[in-house]
Amino acid sequence: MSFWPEEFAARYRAAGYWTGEPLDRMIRVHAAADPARIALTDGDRHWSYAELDRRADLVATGLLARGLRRGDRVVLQLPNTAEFFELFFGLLRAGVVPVMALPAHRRAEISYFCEFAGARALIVPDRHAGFDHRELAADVLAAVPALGEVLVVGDPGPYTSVAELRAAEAAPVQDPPRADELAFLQLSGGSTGLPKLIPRTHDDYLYSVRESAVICGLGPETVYLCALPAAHNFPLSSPGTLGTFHAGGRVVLAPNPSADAAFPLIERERVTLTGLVPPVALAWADAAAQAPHDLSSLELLQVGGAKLSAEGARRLGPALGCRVQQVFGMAEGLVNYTRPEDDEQTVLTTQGRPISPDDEIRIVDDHDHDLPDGATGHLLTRGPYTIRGYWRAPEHNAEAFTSQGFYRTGDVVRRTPTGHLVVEGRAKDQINRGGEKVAAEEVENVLLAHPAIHDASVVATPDAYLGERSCAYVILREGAERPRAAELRAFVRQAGLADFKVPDKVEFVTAFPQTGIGKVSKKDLRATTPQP
Ligand code: AMP
Ligand code: DBH
Repeated sequence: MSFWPEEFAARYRAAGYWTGEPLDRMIRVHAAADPARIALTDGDRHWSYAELDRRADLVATGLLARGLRRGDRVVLQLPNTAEFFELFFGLLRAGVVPVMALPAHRRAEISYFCEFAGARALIVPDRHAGFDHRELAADVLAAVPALGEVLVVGDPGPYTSVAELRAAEAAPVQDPPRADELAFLQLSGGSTGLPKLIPRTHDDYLYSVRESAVICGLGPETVYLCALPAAHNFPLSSPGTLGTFHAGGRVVLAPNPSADAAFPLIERERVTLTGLVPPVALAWADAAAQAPHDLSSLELLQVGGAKLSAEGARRLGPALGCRVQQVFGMAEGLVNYTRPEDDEQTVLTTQGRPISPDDEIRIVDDHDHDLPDGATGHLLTRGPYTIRGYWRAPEHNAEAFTSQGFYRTGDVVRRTPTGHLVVEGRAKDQINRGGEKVAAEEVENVLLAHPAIHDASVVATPDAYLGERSCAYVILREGAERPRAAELRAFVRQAGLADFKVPDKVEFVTAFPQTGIGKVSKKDLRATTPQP
């Protein structure tokens, strides 16, 4: 099966974008050239490239010894620890396909990933951030009996320790994966009822990582602080941890992105680069004024995942004593960066321009007609690292992609004469909660299952800190007693959704405003005055 039409694949190979190299080879290359060079730092653990390489080999051998096969899927849910990378590279090496779950995901999401991906195993930490992931695994096993096994980093409880994967001598993988095959399944923030899985190949992903590392000036001296969740596409690939490994630099893992956790690490490890979402970056700028920490090693701060205001962007550099770069990307592919050579105005007011000369950008009206230069419209894109379809979702793909294979990003943008994109809004039914994406329909479907609720509509409301928060507008069933907002929020949490999807506000109304053709008008709903 090929993920791109053959004529495009041939073009991307001929241009040198797709090199046929598997993603995990970057570790092998540095391990051979400079084995003792430190690849990653997690607390007081410092793993050399040779150590990471050896561990990835052991994991690959262990996975195959347990009966996993090339092409099988495994749901990987780990926080920012060294083991995340050992397992990620080990899985890739064996050709086993990780589904990149986030630590915040709960029973509903993890069960769905396991079920939909037909996963053979689930990998979790024992506990993280006060939550026991072995209990989550028990719920998932109950919901998805076909899930083969649970592997745990740390105390396995009733399950299997990942240490058992490393028990045998490493053996060469007999049937290694090819670079044009599925490497892993990334997650979409989504806009429909169920999250979508994004098939990324070694070839296409490595191209985006390699070019990102060049654009951002990475080298062996780079020390990247991974503060956002490691599985997320931004810290993983833009250029993130993989870009840093590719360049032979060092990755430092932060347990969470707070200034309290990150500043001491920046000082101690002489961090040069990190990537943050806007609210966290702005919180760092405030904290830096009071903090006694030496942040002078920090050269570049990348900000992305949600729109950074020009005023915000202006504050960051002086407050943190570094350059700022805007990053507008998506797990589906296309990533835009402001460049080191861009003038200040461009860096402050645009979300960057694409990685590749072969990233095709169209800006269209509601009927897919191309708009004149400089007009604001829907962003469509196609290119050497943008998917042509979600994994096993033909019906959704028919809407999410044009017949010519352009991905409908759902973003509303404008292009400047220099080719930089400015994100002006969003057409997709999603809330961008400080970089954490919430598909409105997913939350609405949960609310509709509540006995007192007749109808529900979830929309974004502006928020000074997060940019947006979520508000659930609810119409009660006739005769139903009005539940408390806290009860409805608890109802969503108990349904097993990640915390960030729980509506920040609940408003009760008697009707939803309609559009001309009788659909709920979310635009008007955002302006609704709720019932007292
Ligand atoms: P996902 O498809 O879940 O990976 O989320 C990607 C989406 O995040 C994009 O389509 C945008 O809506 C949003 N996004 C990412 N970076 C930025 C940014 N710098 N400014 C505005 N929106 C962004
Ligand atoms: O929000 C994103 O998904 C995102 C942001 C910046 C992304 O996937 C990326 C860079 O690669």
